[in-house]
Amino acid sequence: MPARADFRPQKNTRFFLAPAADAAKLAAFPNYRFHLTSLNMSKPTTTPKTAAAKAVFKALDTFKIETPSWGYADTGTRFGKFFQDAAAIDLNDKLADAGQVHALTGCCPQVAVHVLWDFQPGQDPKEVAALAAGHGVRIGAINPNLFQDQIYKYGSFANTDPAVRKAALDHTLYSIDLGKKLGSQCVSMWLADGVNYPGQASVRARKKRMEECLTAAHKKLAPGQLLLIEYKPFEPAFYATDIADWGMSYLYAKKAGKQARVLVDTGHHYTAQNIEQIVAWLLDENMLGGFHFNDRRYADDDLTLGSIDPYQAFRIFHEIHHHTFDAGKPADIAYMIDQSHNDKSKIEATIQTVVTAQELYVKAALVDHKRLAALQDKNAQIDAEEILKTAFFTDVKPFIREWRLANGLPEDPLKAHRESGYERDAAKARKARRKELGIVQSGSYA
Ligand code: PSV
Ligand code: MN
Repeated sequence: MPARADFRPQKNTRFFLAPAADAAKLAAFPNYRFHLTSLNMSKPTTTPKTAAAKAVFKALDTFKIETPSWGYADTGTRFGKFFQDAAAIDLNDKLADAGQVHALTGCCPQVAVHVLWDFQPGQDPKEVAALAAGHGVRIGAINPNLFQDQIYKYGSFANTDPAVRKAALDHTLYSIDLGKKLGSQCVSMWLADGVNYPGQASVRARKKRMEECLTAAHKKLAPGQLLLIEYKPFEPAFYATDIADWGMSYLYAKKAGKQARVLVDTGHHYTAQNIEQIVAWLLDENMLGGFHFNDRRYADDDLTLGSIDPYQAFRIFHEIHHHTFDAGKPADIAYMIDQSHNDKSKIEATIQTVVTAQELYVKAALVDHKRLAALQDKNAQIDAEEILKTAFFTDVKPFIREWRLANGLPEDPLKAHRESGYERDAAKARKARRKELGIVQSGSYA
């Protein structure tokens, strides 16, 4: 194995990626390539000393965030794509890249998958699980695809045609079954259903059909499996979306059954909407299933988290920590990333997002909840607000570096990634493979 900059194998080195012995198991994936990256995973040498450092260590010890398989592949807008040689070609590449992110950050053990984009028809889930394990990760949320096929022109679960609804339900049940076989907890439902013009459809009839299908899907969940229902006010339909806001998701989830929850994609709100208030309400109702994190300037821009408004993500995390303080235990929330980062390097953008998520989560953990409660009781609005601002402006980077070192992780994951040479190797190998496989990247919109 080539020694790479700071990552020479040392005692207690843990290899996150598959040893050669696993190659036979993975023979079904002809494009499989090993990318051996090793990290010194020696026992923690540093223990936090100050109260702030302790709070940071406590928060980071449990914080995990799932990266999306599609965030490693070429993506674009409806106007086209810009290609990157290092972008993942297939599921194996995506899992390898996710393994690299996890190896460097230590907090991304799971990868969300999109069934249609990632799974071959009839593919054995055991093989996929082994492939993920070989890269040091697990399969996380399963996303059925109910929007791409031609049959979904007028919707999936809300479609007037029973045959289309059946096809959509069958695909959802297949996704639920995949989740069971892969030991994954969440099935993430994003329904692109909606209509473009007033008068085109009965809003109430569409609602009823949606309810029926979601309830039928819920019936097939295994114990412990969760059905997450994501909302979005616009796109691809622009007059009325069938699950347009959190209230609609909430009602559908309540009707579907006890294992359904609301999924909040931070990009799926109108510009001025108070997302953290929605989060607080859902927490209070025990209906918050998880997040799709990204940032936005205008609409569902899918920019990297915290790039535009880090204070908003902080306020969301604050509501979560505040709820944990009041409830005495954390809520079970799936933190996931859903970004396109079209023109940034895929892995770098993902690492940047994960590091930002850790920083904002940790800043929010520094809020003095006891003091805040006392100030809130007295309506001391300025002092209460200052508690949040003080936490937000605290420089947490030194504590996070300490935590990383204590956990055998590189203190600067982005720098470590750049020095590892991973991306340069991936670009070379994937460019050659595209040529070999005759893959022509096409960026045309029409
Ligand atoms: C739709 O905009 C969405 O947020 C859904 O979660 C999809 O699964 C994802 O984006 C696809 O990128
Ligand atoms: Mn989403």
